[in-house]
Amino acid sequence: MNNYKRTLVTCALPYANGPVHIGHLAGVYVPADIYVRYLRMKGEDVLYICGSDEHGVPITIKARSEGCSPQDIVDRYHKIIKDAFSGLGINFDIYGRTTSEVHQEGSAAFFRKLYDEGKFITRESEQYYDPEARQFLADRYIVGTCPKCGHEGAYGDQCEHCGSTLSPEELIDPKSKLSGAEPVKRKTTHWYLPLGDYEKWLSEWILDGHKEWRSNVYGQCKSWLDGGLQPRAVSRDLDWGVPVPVEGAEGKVLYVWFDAPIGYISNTRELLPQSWEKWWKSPDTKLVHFIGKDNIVFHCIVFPSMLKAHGGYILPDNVPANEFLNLEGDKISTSRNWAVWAHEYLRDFPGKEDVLRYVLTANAPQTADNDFSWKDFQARNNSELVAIFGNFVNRAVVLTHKYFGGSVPESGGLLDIDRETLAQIPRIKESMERNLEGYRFREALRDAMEIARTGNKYISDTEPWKVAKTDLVRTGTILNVCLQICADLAVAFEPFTPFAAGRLRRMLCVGLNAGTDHRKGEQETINTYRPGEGAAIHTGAVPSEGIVLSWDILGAEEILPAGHCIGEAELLFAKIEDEAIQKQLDRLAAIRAEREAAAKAEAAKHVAPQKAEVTFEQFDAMDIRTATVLEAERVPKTDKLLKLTIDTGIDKRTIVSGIAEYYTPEQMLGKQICILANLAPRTIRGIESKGMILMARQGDGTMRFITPAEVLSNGAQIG
Ligand code: B3M
Ligand code: ZN
Repeated sequence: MNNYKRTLVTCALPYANGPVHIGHLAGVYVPADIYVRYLRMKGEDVLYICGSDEHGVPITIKARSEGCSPQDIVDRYHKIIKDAFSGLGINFDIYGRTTSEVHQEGSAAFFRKLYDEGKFITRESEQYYDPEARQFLADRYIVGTCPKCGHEGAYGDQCEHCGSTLSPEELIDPKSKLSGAEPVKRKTTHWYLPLGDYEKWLSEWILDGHKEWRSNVYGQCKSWLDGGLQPRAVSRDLDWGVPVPVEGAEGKVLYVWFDAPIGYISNTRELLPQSWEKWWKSPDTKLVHFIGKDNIVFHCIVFPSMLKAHGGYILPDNVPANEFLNLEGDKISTSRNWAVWAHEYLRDFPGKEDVLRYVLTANAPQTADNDFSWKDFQARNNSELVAIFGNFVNRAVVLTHKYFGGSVPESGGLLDIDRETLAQIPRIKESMERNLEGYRFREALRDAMEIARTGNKYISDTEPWKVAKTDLVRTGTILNVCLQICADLAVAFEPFTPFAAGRLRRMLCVGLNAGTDHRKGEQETINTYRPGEGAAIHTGAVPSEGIVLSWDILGAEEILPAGHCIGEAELLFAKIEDEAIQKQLDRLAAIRAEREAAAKAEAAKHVAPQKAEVTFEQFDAMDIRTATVLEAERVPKTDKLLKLTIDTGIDKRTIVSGIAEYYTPEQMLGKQICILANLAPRTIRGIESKGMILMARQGDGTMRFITPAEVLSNGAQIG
């Protein structure tokens, strides 16, 4: 396919203003980890880079709201995120930070080179400025009334109430979030990267040269390029970030999307100060960026243009971006706390790291948004991992102990069913390789599961526990086949469920050649040998004795020779009970209820302005009185109308009212209400309506009828 000598894998740098959730994991980190583990098992040289993105306005806003410094915020979340990744077996060679010295210096030097070579243009613009806090205001720092929906807490870039994208100029009655002062316009100068200059080059590189990229990625690039590229500001007026390294640029920092991707390079330099360049500058290196779909433009258009402007760097060979994962049918949202947080999952489901990796891969939002539900999570664990994979391995290992004292039995001549079963594995392996190399991890997992299904079906069909009663030689052959498949599974599942693969290796008493790992830096270019001990990595030379698995061995005829002793059976996967799932569902239901109550309370605050003045005579002309509902029914073929027969004290009459949206006929029956009795009669749907029921309209638009505080006689006049 290509002649690359090494692969550099980067994962989007998470913002250190909150923990990572299942959406991040499914979109970026789990797929990248699968890819890296696979390549390493194949013996390829892979460098695996990530780190926290510690700049940007949301971090400063969070710090302000908590009364601490931005540094406190990033210190806190950097640790939470880093620990969550390693808890899930996602072991980057380095998990760096953009507040590191190497990065501050490296990103400033990058900017400075482009600046010195005249690659930027400057532009003067008018921006909102807080005269009290004496600083320019990022869009997020300006709040006001949304011009689209009237919501009072809209931000300068977005109204979270109606979802509209806004610019600060559109806000009605804008206020600074810092001081509450009314912001004023002030002139400011910024540096811009003229992306238009790179348009033709980008178009050739991507649209002509990378037709193999995923259609969502290619499509987004195409629509950006077709729309024409505008210059992009690369600096901001802010006090948190990498200072712009130019005289007279006080109070200005690099725009977070300018410095963050350079973070990939900085983190590589930090890990490999001597040899980092071969990873970023040699055409023998294959660069792959794993990201979410909201980052496509930055990784396919902006960062490549920056690298091109700088010169000397390679460009990504692929940018496998995923779509979004929803949670129980709703968009995942950090601000609304609608998420399953990685660190909380690890706390609530200890020992089940693989289950999350498995479910997120099986449901990966590769080509379209997808949904995570706890019921599906439970079902996939119980009926796939436990019932198929775990069950098969358990039967094979237990029976080997029962009939052969834990030693791999001789294969006493294969029958057709044995040969056909074993012949499946190389075929599945081929498909798996195609899928893994094409970044189709969901399909690759299906392939791996196909091996487990094949084994499970084979042991069910051949029934060695029955055969053992009459023919121990045949039983030995069957179990030999089963154990070879178990060894295949230990290889095939290493990228997806590394903890279980480790346990399986321990049962089989084999190790794994997991390839090259750079976690300790330059000198660390020896093989990583992982015996069967979960996903923990044991660095050291591959032992000369004993059986060591690798990717290549998958599908080989005899992985475990007869006479090889295996260990005791242990649980590969455990059932997840309803209570554990219910706990998670209850937690989400509570969040949903809280959110709905808050939305209601917020809406109820909207009070309609006072109407134009009326005279006493105008008021006195209205005959308002009490009445009681005697009969109530829906007006046929309408959603909103009820026909009510009421006792007004003067007469019994019919009123047609548009309250069916808020009340059923049963709810109205016998209720005392207030009416405007002398409203001119109207015919509605062929029914004459005499009068009107008094209703109160609340801030959220819902209506309630007005009832006296105690029951009065009908016809009592109000006024
Ligand atoms: N921090 C944005 C995000 O998490 C971001 C990625 C930077 S990658 C250089 O969506
Ligand atoms: Zn709005």
